[in-house]
Amino acid sequence: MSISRRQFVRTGSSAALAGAVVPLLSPPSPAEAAVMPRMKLETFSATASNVTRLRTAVAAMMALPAKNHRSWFWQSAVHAVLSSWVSGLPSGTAPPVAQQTQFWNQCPHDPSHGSAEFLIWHRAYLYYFERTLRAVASDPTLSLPYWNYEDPTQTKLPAIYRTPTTGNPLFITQRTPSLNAGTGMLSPGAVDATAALASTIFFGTTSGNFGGYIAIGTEPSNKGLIERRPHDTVHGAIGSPGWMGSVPTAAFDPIFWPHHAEIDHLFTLWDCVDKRTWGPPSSYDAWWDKPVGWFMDASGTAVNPPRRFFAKNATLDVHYDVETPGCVPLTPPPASVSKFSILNEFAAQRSLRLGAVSGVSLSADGPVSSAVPIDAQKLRARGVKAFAANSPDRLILGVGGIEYTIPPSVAYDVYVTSPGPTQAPGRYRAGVLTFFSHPHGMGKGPAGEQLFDITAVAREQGVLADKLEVTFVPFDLVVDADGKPAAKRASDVRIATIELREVTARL
Ligand SMILES: [Cu+2]
Repeated sequence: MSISRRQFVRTGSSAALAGAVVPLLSPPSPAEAAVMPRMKLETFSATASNVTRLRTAVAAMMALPAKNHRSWFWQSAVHAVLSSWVSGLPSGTAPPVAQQTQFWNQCPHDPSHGSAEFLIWHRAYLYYFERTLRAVASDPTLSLPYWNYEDPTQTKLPAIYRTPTTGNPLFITQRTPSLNAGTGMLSPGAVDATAALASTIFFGTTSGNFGGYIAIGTEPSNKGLIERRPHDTVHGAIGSPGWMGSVPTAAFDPIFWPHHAEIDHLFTLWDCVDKRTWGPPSSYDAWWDKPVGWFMDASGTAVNPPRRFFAKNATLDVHYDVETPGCVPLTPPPASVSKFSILNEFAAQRSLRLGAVSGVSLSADGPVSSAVPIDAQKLRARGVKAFAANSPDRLILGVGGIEYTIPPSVAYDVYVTSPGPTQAPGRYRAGVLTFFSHPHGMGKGPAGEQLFDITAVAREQGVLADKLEVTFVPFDLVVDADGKPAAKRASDVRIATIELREVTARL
C-alpha cells in the first residue's frame, strides 16, 4: 500500500479545514507485491483463480456479523440500508447506534444535497471497500473487476454473478429475473454513456454537466449526466424488481461493485476527454476541501479525508487495465484562503415560477405529454433578453414529487416543445428521467425534484409562447436478444408537479 495509516489519519477534517497540503504518498516498498489493476469482468473471469479469490473474499465478508466494520452488511450499509433490516438483525449483532449514525446511509444520491459528490464519494467508497475486501481475505493484491457494459457484447449480467445459483456468494435472487437467467441484457438505452462523455464540464449549476450540481441557493442540487445514465438506468435495469433498483438495498447486491467500478472507470475516461474542465465557475476550492464523509478503513480507523484526496486514482494506487496513453488527469484547483465564498454567493440567486401543471401519470407503453401553462405577464416583464446568450438566466423544468409502487422497467427521454410566436414549434431533448433515488428519500425529506435545463428552447424560440409541452417517452431498460423488452413492462410513475422556473445563478 502506498499510503501509510498514520499519514492518512492526519488528512482528516482538521487538515482539510486548515487547507494544509498533507503528503499522502510514500514510495511503495519493493517487498510489497503490486495490486492487480481493476480489470474488465470478461478478462478477470477468464482466469479461474481470480474468480475463486473474489468469491472467497466476498464470502468471508458475508460470514462476519453486522457489527464488524469489515462485514458485508456493515460495508453495504455505508451506502444505505433499510431501517427494517437493521432492526431485524439478530440481537447483539448490530453495531452501536452512534456508529450507525456516523458511518451508514451516507451515499449522496438524494437530490436534496449536492450531487456533485456522486463520483468522488463513490470513488472513496470503492476505495475503502476494496481495501476491506483485501484485508478480510488476506489477499492484498486483489482488486475489483469492472463491468464494461458499454461494450455491446458485455450487456448480459456477467456469468460469475449468476451461476451457479447455489454456493456462489456473487449470486442473489433479488434481481430482474431475465438478467439472472441470462436471457435478458441491458438495453442500449440503459448503458449509453455518450451524452455524459460528450460533456466537457464537470460541475454545473444547471444541467448538461458530467459530474453533477452544486446546490444554488434554494434550488435543489441535481444529478450530472453520468449519474442519470448509465448509473441510474443500470441500477433500474437490474432492480426491476430487485435490490439494485432502490438506494437502501442496492449495495447489498454483489453486482453493485463492478457496476460502480465501471462508473469510476467512465470517470477516468471522461478525465481524458479533450478540453474537459471542472468549471464554470472556475474555482470550486471550497468544495474540494470539504471532507468526503466518514469511512472506516480496513484496520478500523475512522477517516474523513478531504474530497480532493480522491480526485485522481493514481493518488490512491488504483489503476485500470487499459489506461489512455498520454492522459494527464485534471488537478483540483489549489486550496484557497477565500474558500467557501463561492458557495455563499450562490445564495444570491433568484428563482421565478413561470407556470406549473400537477398530477401527471406516466406509462411504460407509450409517450405521455403534458402542457405547462406559462404566465405570459411574468415572462413579458422579464423581456425577451432574459435568456440571451451569456445571460445568467436559466430556464429550468422541475419534475417533482415522483412516486411509484412498482419499480419501473423503463426510463424516460424527456422532450419539450414550445410553439414560438413566429417560428414552427421546436422540439428539444431535455434529458433522461430516472428513478434510482425515488421514492425512498432515505428519511431525508420528500422524493426530490429532478431538474432539466431547457434554456436552449427559449434561446432558439426567441421568446416562449403561452405553454410548453413536455413529453415523456419510455424506453426499456432490459431487452432480449431481439431487442424486445425482457422484463414485464411496468411503470405506475406519478409526477406531482411539473414546474417551469426561471433561475438566475449569480456566480
Ligand atoms: Cu449506485
